[in-house]
Order: sequence, then C-alpha cells, then structure tokens
Amino acid sequence: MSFELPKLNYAYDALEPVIDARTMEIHHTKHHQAYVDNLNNAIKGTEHEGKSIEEICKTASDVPAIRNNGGGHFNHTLFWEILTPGGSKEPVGNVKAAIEAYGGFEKFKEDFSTAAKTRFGSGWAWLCKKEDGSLEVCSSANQDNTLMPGVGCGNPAILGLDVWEHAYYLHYQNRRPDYVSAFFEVINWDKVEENYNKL
Ligand code: MN3
Repeated sequence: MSFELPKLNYAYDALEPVIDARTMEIHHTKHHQAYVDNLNNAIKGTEHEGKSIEEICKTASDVPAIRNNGGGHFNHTLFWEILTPGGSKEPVGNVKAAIEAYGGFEKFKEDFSTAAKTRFGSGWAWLCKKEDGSLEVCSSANQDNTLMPGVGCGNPAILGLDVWEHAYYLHYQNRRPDYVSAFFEVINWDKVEENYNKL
C-alpha cells in the first residue's frame, strides 16, 4: 500500500487573493506529489512500508530520504486541511478556550507570526497541543515536524504554515511577512478544533 496525494476540498483558485491559484496548483501537483513519490520509493522494501505517516515521522527520521519526504507528505497534508476559502475568522470550541488560556488570540497571532517570519530559510511554523491541553508555538526547518524526535517543541501540531518560498514566492516574492499576515484570513478553525480534539 503506497501513500497517495490527497485531494483538496476546494479549488486551486478558492484561496485567492491570499494564495494564488498557480501557486496552489504547483504546490499540490508538483511539490507535494514529489514528496509522496519519493517517500514511496524510500520506504519500498523497508520495515517502514505499511506504517502510518505519523509512525514514519516518529521512527524513521534518521533516514534523510524518509525524513524529508515523509515530513513533506505529513506537513502538506495537514496544511491543505487547515486552509479554507474565507475561513472562520476566529478559533472555535476547545481551541478557542486554549488560545484564551495561552494569552488570547492577538498574542497567539503575534507569536505564530514571529515564528513564521523568523524561521530562517525553508521551514514551517506550528501551533501544537501539549499533553495538558495547553498550546505552544514553535517552528522547524526544512520538512521537519514536531513528531520527529528533538524537533520544535515536541508536541503534535494542530495548525501549520508552510514558509518555504515555493508556498508564496509567485505572489509575494520576498514579502514573507505579508503572506504570513494574510494566512490568518484562510484558516479553517473548525478543522484545527477537530485536530485538537483528536489528540
Ligand atoms: Mn510546501
């Protein structure tokens, strides 16, 4: 059984003007597809074949091809799901309460934006759920994620933002801060709530 590129729940142009259609199409059909294909090749015939993507991130991050492509597949799958056209503008349910306990929505936004903007080079910003239900913001390099030992805060992510240039360069060029602030317009907080409640 191989990994497959997940279908998106919206059209490539649905997130405009925050994320343009061309970027979405290339990101999904080229970048994410390549991670899926390379991951399938990397695990073929190994003990990791047949494991879940979470299990692969947790246990196989010492193999570069599996770390990079497994992370790439997990991270992008999460990313597509927490995006939605004209997203609910504010957190809901248990995540809303957890963000209030964190210090409020504005503080979360500021910390998350700082993590995304200051991640040097390629990587991701994350909102993660700790064992006690509280939240933590962190970031990671390349296609690493917090399931991998020693990465970021080490807690599972419920929200993530891709800050690789391939995620924003066509529309924003070098203006990563503009991309980061626009991202808050298309967050699917219902899905973030679902992710929070699953853990
Ligand atoms: Mn990407």
